[in-house]
Amino acid sequence: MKKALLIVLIAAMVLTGVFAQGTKESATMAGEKQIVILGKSMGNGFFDAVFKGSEEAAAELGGIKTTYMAPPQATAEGQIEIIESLIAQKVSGIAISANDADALIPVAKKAMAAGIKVISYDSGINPGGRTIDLLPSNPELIGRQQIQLAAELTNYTGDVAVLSASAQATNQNLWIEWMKEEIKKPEYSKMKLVEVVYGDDAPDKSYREANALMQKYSNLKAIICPTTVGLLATAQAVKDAGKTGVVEVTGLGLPSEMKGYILDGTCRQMALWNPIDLGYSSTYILNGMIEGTVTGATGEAISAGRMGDIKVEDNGIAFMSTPYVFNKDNIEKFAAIY
Ligand code: RAM
Repeated sequence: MKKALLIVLIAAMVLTGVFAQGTKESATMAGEKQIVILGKSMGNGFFDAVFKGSEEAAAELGGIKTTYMAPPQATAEGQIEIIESLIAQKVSGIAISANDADALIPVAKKAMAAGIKVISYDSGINPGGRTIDLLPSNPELIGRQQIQLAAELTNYTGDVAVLSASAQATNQNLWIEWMKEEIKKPEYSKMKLVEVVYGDDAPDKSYREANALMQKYSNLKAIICPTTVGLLATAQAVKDAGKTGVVEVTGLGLPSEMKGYILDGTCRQMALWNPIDLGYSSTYILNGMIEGTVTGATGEAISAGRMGDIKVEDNGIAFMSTPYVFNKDNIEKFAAIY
């Protein structure tokens, strides 16, 4: 009797659409956009801040699940492996900070062929491997400013070295090209760029490379680190070596990580942009691409929430703001944010 009643009840529920409602709900869940923010490597505070911005945008837009992923080391191989797994999972969109501008093209193409929207941000993939490449700022501006910051600290004299991220990093390599251009100007004639070394965005390797530079160049006046990981490790190495004020340290740094070194004079000035904004904008762009409202065509203005309109330039490149300079007068304020 009870069993028969249950069958009747179920039949009634099906007829009245109770189960149909259930299906609709799960369809909405399944329709949720899956966005992945891919970083260069794990344990990098810069990408943690980028992801914060992505979460903020996802909450504003609704219907998005955003996830942060990165390989253990800053290698293209590690990123390729992750992208392959994301293709299998059929995610909706991936924003990639590339460990190599060309090596990621084939797998990114495969993802796009599978219907996944792909952009690069921070460190670009070359055209063909993404729709839009969202740069934090103009690379020329960033590169030239790095030399200017070092020159101000060293009184325009002496040997300077660059301690970068990985040797294949698209963003750092572009900035270093502009540093080499800038230092050719007559005002830097007493400065010499002696070497570019790579810490691979690994704290221990960066620390060792910074020490090696100090030992190798007796007239070393500054180390420029256009990487948040490299800058933090170099400041530590210079301080540990008792060279604060002898070897100046500058570059691109996270205020929250560098505050102590800015205040104690190891790194008297450095620059950066807001990584939270970068993740926020990347998420808005991917969302628009998934919805079909953003194409990445030259001249397109992408509306990105509180960031306003982001304009797409030639080759799918879009820029954000200009880098901001931090010193002891403003570091406290920004250290509390990122
Ligand atoms: C490191 C990464 C990142 C770069 C910043 C400045 O965190 O290399 O790509 O943009 O530094």
